[in-house]
Amino acid sequence: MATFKLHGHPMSTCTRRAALIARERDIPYELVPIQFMAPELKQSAHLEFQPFGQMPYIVAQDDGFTLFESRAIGRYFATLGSGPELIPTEPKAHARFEQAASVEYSQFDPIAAVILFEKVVKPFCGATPNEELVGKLLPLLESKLDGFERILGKQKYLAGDGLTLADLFFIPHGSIIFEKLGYGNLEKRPNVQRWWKDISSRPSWQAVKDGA
Ligand SMILES: N[C@@H](CCC(=O)N[C@@H](CS)C(=O)NCC(=O)O)C(=O)O
Repeated sequence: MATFKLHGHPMSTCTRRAALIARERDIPYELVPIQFMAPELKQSAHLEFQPFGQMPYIVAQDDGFTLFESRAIGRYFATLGSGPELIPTEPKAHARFEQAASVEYSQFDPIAAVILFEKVVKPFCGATPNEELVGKLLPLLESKLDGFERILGKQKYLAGDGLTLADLFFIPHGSIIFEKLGYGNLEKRPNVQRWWKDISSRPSWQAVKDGA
């Protein structure tokens, strides 16, 4: 029986981020589909759960607890279920985890999200991508991946030698950038390539990569 209802679109990267972490922690969930660009997203029944008119959000089946923001959902799921510790508790390891989570969220995600919007969402909606903007962002993406290469040249994962949520947070947008769009020149970045192969082959991602 599902412990949570996960409201989102099966192919939304943010919905799949929450779903993959649920799977890492062996937490049963039921996907409640939401359509992209649906007018309902901007109406009060939805805004009550996700005030920005986006997805995903979760509703607990036992007490009705609700939460939005995929990374916050991931952090909550990391405290539930079973499996390896995804948020280290030892203070220095925890600090390194927070550093890695900030790297994913502030160095990679803002660039990846705009490229994804231009190259995937706009064509999906029948709009024309702004190739000039994408062209300006790609060198910036490359320089950020150089930073990832430096980090991953010293350790196995973003926060150290153990997998954490920071690595898992990266996967959905990483798959769009590296696999769907073929950006990132992984052949020139052996440590990013090794890390990507490792994290993207996890059963949790394999289970949701084609739909949460
Ligand atoms: N920071 C939010 C971002 C949510 C977000 O951008 N969701 C996208 C799908 S991945 C969405 O709802 N797009 C539709 C829209 O913005 O109207 C999260 O991680 O949950």
